[in-house]
Amino acid sequence: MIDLHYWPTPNGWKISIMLEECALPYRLVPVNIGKGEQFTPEFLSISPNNRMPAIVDHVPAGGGAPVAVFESGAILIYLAEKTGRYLPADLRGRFEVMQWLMWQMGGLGPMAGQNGHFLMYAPEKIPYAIERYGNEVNRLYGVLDAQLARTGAFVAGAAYSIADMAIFPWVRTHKAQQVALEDFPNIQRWYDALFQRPAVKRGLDLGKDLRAPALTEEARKALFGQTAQSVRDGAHKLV
Ligand SMILES: N[C@@H](CCC(=O)N[C@@H](CS)C(=O)NCC(=O)O)C(=O)O
Repeated sequence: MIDLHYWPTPNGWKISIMLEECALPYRLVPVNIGKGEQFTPEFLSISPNNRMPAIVDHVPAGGGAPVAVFESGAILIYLAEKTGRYLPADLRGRFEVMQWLMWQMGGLGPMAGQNGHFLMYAPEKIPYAIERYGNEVNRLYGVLDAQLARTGAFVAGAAYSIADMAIFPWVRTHKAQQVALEDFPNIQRWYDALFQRPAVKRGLDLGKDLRAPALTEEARKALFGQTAQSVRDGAHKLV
């Protein structure tokens, strides 16, 4: 059994989608990041970066003590290796997937996160920040669109992979990112196809009722303005 420490957000959906695709048995452990639960000592012992998702695999390959993994990219690789699915074994196929997974982890995710922050949550509108992150997200969509035009199928080639599962949840936020998918026809084609997958639907639905409709003042305090002291103090000082 795998414990999935999770809250319904793009980074969380990557893992709920992969678990559903692989039909792996798992137990949902909600981490209410709007209430500061990412700072509890129990959670920090699994995910020292005070971010979800994280997993604990109680039945790791080869037996022995449970294995805890944080960082969604590392979790996707872990689950792909555990199941032998969605990450090719051959050198070329494997690194085709790896490079697009890293592109998501180092590029699309962080840039779209900042873009969303300055568009939706910053207390004042800062045109320079909005333009900088908006342009970068737009550039990244251009890169993805060109890649999907080349493959004509999935991000890393003919086969669906963990790279698609990492990228799709962030593309799902395109409206909030003020990106028009009509400008990216190859992404639109790929996005519509992925949405049809029953496992993707189930992954996106996981815990959907947990999420508050709007950002509360309590959540703003828990999520924004974190420093090293937040990690030292834990949630009780934050919220
Ligand atoms: N690089 C991390 C990022 C995870 C991340 O940013 N998770 C957010 C929700 S999408 C979170 O846990 N936020 C809690 C916080 O900001 O304290 C990953 O891919 O796992």
